[in-house]
Amino acid sequence: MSEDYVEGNFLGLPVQGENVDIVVLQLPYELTTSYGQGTAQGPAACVAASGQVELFDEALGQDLPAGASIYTAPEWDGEGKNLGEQLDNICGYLQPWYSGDCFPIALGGEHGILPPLVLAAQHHPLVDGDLNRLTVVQIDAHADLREELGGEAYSHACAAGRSLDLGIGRLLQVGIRAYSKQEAELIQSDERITTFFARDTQSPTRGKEAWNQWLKTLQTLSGPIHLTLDIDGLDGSLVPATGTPVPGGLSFWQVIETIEAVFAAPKATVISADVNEIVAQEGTPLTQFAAAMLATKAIGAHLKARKEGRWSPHGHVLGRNRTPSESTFFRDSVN
Ligand SMILES: [Mn+2]
Repeated sequence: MSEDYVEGNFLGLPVQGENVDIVVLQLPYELTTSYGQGTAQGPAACVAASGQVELFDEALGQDLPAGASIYTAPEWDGEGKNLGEQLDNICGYLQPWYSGDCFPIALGGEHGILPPLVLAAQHHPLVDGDLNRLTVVQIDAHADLREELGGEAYSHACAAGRSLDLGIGRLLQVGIRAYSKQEAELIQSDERITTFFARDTQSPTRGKEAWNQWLKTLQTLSGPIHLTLDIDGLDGSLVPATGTPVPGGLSFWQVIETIEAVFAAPKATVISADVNEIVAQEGTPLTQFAAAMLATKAIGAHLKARKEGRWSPHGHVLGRNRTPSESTFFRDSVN
């Protein structure tokens, strides 16, 4: 921990003036109708745990922030009378950071934050209103392709499905090991979806081959990418406090390799990322610490992409003070 450690800032890093190269956004979102599992406290717990993460990034060969300004924005305020309004307000909170001049990374919150993240991404200059250009790379135990869960089409179990409905061009999934027959059929029939199942990548006999295939697939990506990292994609032993820990998941190093490979894809640009389903673990900070390490890795990988010419700011840097925008999409479409 450095001398100028600032509590409440990701990695405890002080902000450098008005400049923002990377913004850490906090979405303490929990679907109000579901049983409370603690995801609303996840982002703050992750920021607190990040104070224990080493600043040295092995791949970058430098200490973070490596000359960049990392700004931790105040949490989303949780306002909204109903689900549609809440999702709109999340979108409004995110959108000012999608002008392309900085790199947004969001901490969640339930995976239900994905559709507003995708909707906000349409304002990024590389997406330019056409979500068909956007690829979502999803690390998860669950396919999140359900039509609804408990009567709710915007449940975390539907997050990837709703993102496809919003019009994303491609969805790549890894770590998947808990899904329904209907989801398996959708994966088979929808050309936009490419899924690497944990059954294959984690197989004691066939795993290595499947894993190399996954990394190879990531290298072929092109265009703008949003990386969504549900921490339950990791093996449940590493994230026991997350909403639904599942055995048989990815190792920590597999997630690190995935993050590094996505950011290193030569023809692609990762425009934003999120780490979600974070729940504070009591007694040991393992779950929130794992989340903080992965978010830190994403920040390091972004800085490496900048250094190697795979990310450049669009337009001039706008600074820290941005007005949340208005979104009415979800209140009009969620009943
Ligand atoms: Mn998920």
